[in-house]
Amino acid sequence: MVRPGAGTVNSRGGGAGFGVGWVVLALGSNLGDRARHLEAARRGLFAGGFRWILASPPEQTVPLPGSAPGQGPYLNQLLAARRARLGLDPAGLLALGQALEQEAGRRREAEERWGPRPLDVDLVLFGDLVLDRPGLSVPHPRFMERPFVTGPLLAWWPGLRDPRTGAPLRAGAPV
Ligand code: A4P
Ligand code: MG
Repeated sequence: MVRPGAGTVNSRGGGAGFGVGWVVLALGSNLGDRARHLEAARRGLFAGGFRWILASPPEQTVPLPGSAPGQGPYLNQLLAARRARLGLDPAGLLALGQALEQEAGRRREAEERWGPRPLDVDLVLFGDLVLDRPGLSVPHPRFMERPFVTGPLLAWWPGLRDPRTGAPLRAGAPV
C-alpha cells in the first residue's frame, strides 16, 4: 500500500485506458539537495489537495538536449492522483506547483531558459482533458518526448495514448 508523502512506491495503476481517471505531475530538480526538494514537493502537493497515490522511483537523468549548458543531472519523478479526489482545477494545480517551486528557492525571473532549478513541477496529464490557454497547456506539450515521463506512465497504464493526438505512448521515445 502506498503511503502518500512518505516515500516512493512503484505501483501499477491499471490497464489500458485507465489513465483518463488520473492526474499526473512530473517533478524535476537539479540544484541543491535534489531528493529533499522532491520530498518537500510530494508533501506540499498532498497537503495542497493533490492527493497522489502513485509515485515512480526518482530517476537520475542527464539534462535534455536544448537545456542550458554546464548544469548537473536531474532527479525526475512522476506522481499520480485520482481525478475524482482532486480538490483543484488545472489552474489551481499549476499555481500550487509554482508556489512549491518558490518555496524550494526557485526564482523563475532570474533564470535562463531551461537552466538549472531546485524544483520544477509540470502538469503532465489531467485525465483526458486537452487545454491550451496562455500559460497552461495540457497535456504538457513535451511529455511524449521524455523517456523519464513515458516510462513510468506506460508502467502504470500500458496502452495509454496522448489525449491530444490519440497517438500511443512509446517506451524509450526520443529525447
Ligand atoms: N506552462 C504551460 N503549460 C504547463 C504545464 N502543463 N505544466 C507554463 C507546467 N507549466 C506549464 O515553465 C514555463 C511556463 O510554462 C510557465 O510559465 C507555465 O505557466 P517554467 O516552469 O517557468 O520553466 P521551464 O520548466 O524551464 O519551461 P518549460 O518550457 O516548461 O520547460 P520544461 O518542458 O519543463 O523542461 N532535463 C532533464 N533531464 N529533466 C528535466 O526535468 N526539464 C527541463 C525543462 C529542461 N531539461 C530537463 C528537464
Ligand atoms: Mg516546466
